[in-house]
Amino acid sequence: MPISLDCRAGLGELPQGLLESLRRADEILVLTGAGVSAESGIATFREALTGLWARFDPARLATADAFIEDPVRVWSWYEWRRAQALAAEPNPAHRALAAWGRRQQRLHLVTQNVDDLHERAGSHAVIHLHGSLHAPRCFECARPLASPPVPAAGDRLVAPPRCPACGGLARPGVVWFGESLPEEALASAWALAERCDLCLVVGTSGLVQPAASLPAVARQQGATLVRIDPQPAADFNGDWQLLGAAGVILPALLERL
Ligand code: BJW
Ligand code: ZN
Repeated sequence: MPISLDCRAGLGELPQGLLESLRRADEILVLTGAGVSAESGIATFREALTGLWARFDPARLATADAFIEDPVRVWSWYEWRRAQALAAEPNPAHRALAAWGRRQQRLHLVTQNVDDLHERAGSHAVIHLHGSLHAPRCFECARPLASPPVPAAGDRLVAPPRCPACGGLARPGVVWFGESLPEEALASAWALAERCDLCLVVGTSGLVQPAASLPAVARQQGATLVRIDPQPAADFNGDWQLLGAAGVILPALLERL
């Protein structure tokens, strides 16, 4: 049975069992989602009032069909999000994970996020399962393309640039619904799940496959599974669930290790 700890009013005394598992861990897989960037002011996807999918229809923005139907609409939406990501700063959760990575060489960061806040906090070799806002490519020939200058705040609609090689339209370098994840990133993440002894899941609803299966793979082969999120997950099948903001819990946890 998982143990849930309500850390919303602070961390307080933590169970020795949890601290021991964290201290003893030799190979750590950290899987992050939108919640880790929430305290940097970047909206999550599925939160009822503030999530992007509460205001925008994913079928009209986050699929290849949507891009084919209206490339300007889709490109503009991602350029708006890229501008937000560039203006955001890493928060204490990103910084705590970077600091932990410096202390523990075998800590591997796998993110579903398309921002670069983990890198800007100092984490290296971050595995991006869902691509990046900062790596557009040609929709036709897949050549990597340079990001154009960030549009001015008032520019609501911007046309995607064209590929110099084939004339195709630039598309955001993210993974849309129905698309395969980058092969190498997924294979590395899967291999980590199969061999880690601690899997820490931070700020994700765990609804999007195949990323959502990684914690179960880790748990199945015997890893300790710890989740950090303000919202309890009813179907959490792990060891510890720490309820609260990642930017509060992660730095406090690190201090106690
Ligand atoms: C805090 C906090 C704080 C707040 N501190 N926490 C098997 C079964 C069913 C469906 C499928 C399946 N296999 C594939 C599918 C289809 C689909 C899928 O999973 N759909 C489900 C939604 C049902 N998957 C795919 O299509 C994937 N491709 C694929 O599988 O290819 C193979 C294939 C191909 C063809 C046919 C069939 C198979 C691709 C998925 C790509 C996802 N893309 C997006 C958009 C990326 C670009 C963009 O940014 O626009 O990625 S969707 C969106 O969700 C984004 C995220 O990375 C992803 C995950 O969201 P995340 O991070 O969990 O965010 P939230 O908002 O859901 O949760 C935030 C959490 O943070 C909450 O819990 C909060 O409480 C918490 N929080 N504040 C800590 N301060
Ligand atoms: Zn091209």
